[in-house]
Amino acid sequence: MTTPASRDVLLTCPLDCPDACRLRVTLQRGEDGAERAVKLTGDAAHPITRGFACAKTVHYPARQNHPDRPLYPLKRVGDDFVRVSWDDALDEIAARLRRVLDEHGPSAVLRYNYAGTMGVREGSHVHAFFRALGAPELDETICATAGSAAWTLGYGSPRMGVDPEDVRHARLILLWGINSLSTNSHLTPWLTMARKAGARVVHIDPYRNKTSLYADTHLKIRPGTDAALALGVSRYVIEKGWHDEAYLARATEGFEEYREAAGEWTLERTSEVTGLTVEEIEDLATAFGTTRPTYIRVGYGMTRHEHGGTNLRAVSLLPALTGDWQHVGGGCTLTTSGAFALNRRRVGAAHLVKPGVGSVNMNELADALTPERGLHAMFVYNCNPAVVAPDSERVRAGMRRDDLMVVVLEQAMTETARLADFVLPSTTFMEHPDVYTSYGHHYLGYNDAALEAPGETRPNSWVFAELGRRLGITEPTLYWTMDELLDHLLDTDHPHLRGITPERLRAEGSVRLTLPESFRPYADGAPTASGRVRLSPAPRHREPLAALTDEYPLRLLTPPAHHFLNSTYGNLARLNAAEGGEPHALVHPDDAERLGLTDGAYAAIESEVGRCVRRVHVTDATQIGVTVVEGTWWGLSAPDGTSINAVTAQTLTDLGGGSTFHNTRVRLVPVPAPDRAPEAAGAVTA
Ligand SMILES: Nc1nc2c(c(=O)[nH]1)N[C@H]1C(S)=C(S)[C@@H](COP(=O)(O)OP(=O)(O)OC[C@H]3O[C@@H](n4cnc5c(=O)[nH]c(N)nc54)[C@H](O)[C@@H]3O)O[C@H]1N2
Ligand SMILES: Nc1nc2c(c(=O)[nH]1)N[C@H]1C(S)=C(S)[C@@H](COP(=O)(O)OP(=O)(O)OC[C@H]3O[C@@H](n4cnc5c(=O)[nH]c(N)nc54)[C@H](O)[C@@H]3O)O[C@H]1N2
Ligand code: SF4
Ligand SMILES: [Mo]
Repeated sequence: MTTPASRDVLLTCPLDCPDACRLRVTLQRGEDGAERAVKLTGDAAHPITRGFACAKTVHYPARQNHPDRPLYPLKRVGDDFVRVSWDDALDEIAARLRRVLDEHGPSAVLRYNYAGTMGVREGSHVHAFFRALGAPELDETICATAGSAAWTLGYGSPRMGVDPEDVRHARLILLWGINSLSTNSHLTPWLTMARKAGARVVHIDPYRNKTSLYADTHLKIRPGTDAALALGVSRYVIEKGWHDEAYLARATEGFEEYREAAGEWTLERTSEVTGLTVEEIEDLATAFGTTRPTYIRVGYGMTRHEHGGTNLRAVSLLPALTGDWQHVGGGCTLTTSGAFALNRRRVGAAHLVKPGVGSVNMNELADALTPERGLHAMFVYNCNPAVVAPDSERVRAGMRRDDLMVVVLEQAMTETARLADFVLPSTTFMEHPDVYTSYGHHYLGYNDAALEAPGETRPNSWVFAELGRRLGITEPTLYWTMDELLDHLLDTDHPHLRGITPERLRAEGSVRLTLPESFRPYADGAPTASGRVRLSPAPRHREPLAALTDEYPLRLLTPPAHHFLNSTYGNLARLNAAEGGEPHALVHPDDAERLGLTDGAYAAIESEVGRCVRRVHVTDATQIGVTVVEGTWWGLSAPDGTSINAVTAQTLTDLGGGSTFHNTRVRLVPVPAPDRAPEAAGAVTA
């Protein structure tokens, strides 16, 4: 019998995206006998994925089969890399690590990781190695912690959201600080269903993007002023008597204090602070006050400011004012991840974390890598800090230190990998098994390894187990198989996991959590100490310390690009071309005229932290005083080799120690067109 030339497999997308799609991947056997992924779409039978993959991940096969993908361990020799065997690489890394531990102790060892894969095993469980060593914890703050802390303050923990399948019942939809058509694209069908049934969609965002064009109304709010808008809306709603007194009395605490705080926010004052007109605010407040159910989708975008935690909290509390949580489809979603009540007691050897072990806030990597801080070994996995971390030029300088061993586990020759002493080639989600939760829906995913690992690529878990053996680590969780980890994760009586066994998850691949028939997580209160939603301390608007000045008159926003997933697709010429070939700074026509900038010319973006050069796109999509650079492009695609994070600061948010990627104050200075053509130049489209 001959083997068929191609077959389809179903796999969960591992990327850091709320949609956690179930993908249909076509594998084809080449003439060399090896199977490769050649095509990718969405599973038509999956209730959320609904048969389509996003504009970026349809190109995952090109990323997976990329000619520059590292397939063998590499060791730095001077400015070059040489291929070495796994045994040589692991023996040498273990020996150098042993020396660092002997001379400096475990506090000199740092793991630096994020969500390149969201898999529980390859993403989180591998931390076991570092916990067994007693290395400092990494505070994983680069994305979600300002939002998590804000949500937890109001609603306790675990953090629940509205089921996306219920959104079709909403009659007003506020997409607030989220470009969901780009960053949560599998919500769109549910928005459209609601709209067909009569719902109105409002987008609240400082600049016009795909989501604004989809919405019925776009409110171009001034960045960092969401608490003011939420309080202004609240005052109006309370004044009109549209709040739900019964719900407030039954399910919340602190309403009197909240009412007082909102009382200061007249329409006029709200208008002055937010830059919206009185009519726009009155219209929003009226729609919100009189439409049930209202569904609010908040993104992490609005948290990436100095007071981003409070701003998000102010918005997230709005459904408590109107009692929207009592209605199916009403309420607010930041994340749905809290519904995944897996047993995580020993995931990543969490039980080994000792009090006082110390930690590094991942937003402060540039500081942590200065010689005085005494780090001598750094292991990077599932992350590209040379591009994504704030103050990235200083991050790069720190990684170049001779007295720091840098080991990077990677699927691509990122700029982080290029700075490594050792590059260890990693498998992708098609090549290793894993378990996936979601932060945008309620389906648990499981993938078998569908492809043989190409070259000598290995899963992260294999690498850390091999290093653990060489260092004599006896902690058993470090050596757990996938099946042992899965048994642990599902070893719980939690009702959401009732009926979900390892056998069933492996057989079905994607399983809906066992949620109640009508899922209304905060209909009767919240998992706080008092069992009530906390409106106290009342959220308040504050202006950033980094206020705009004559020297730095513009606010820079750096939100996600439609065709990238953070920096994950930055090495695909096709997706770079789809984003205009090189990064662009969107500048309002009035600002452009004042600054002497023309469309297509180049400007230096200068902040207190650093400088980068970008091509200018003059457009009224943005607002006066705000410039927008979409996408964390690879520096290699920028005219001056920098990441946009060359200009962003390590400043932390008011809650949760989060990142402030939209807080940067900058000036734009015209510069001549740079000599070096962008590496991945494509057609520049307006
Ligand atoms: N295509 C694509 N999808 C992605 C990603 C990607 O890079 N590309 N990244 C993934 C990741 S890691 C994450 S965390 C998620 C979410 O990633 P986020 O960065 O949270 O993106 P959004 O949630 O879409 O929110 C960004 C929006 O917030 C707006 N914004 C900025 N400041 C303010 C403000 O002060 N107030 C208000 N109201 N709005 C503001 C921005 O203009 C932008 O349109 O997306 C994921 N999905
Ligand atoms: N200026 C600015 N900066 C930002 C943001 C922004 O909006 N503006 N967004 C921030 C946000 S929200 C986030 S979440 C971070 C994201 O930052 P990162 O978590 O670094 O995400 P990516 O840039 O996608 O890089 C992930 C890397 O992990 C690798 N990877 C994937 N799977 C595996 C695996 O199984 N094993 C190994 N070893 N490697 C793997 C990929 O090849 C990729 O290079 O960036 C942050 N940085
Ligand atoms: S990146 Fe997000 S939208 Fe795209 S396929 Fe993956 S989970 Fe789906
Ligand atoms: Mo993120």
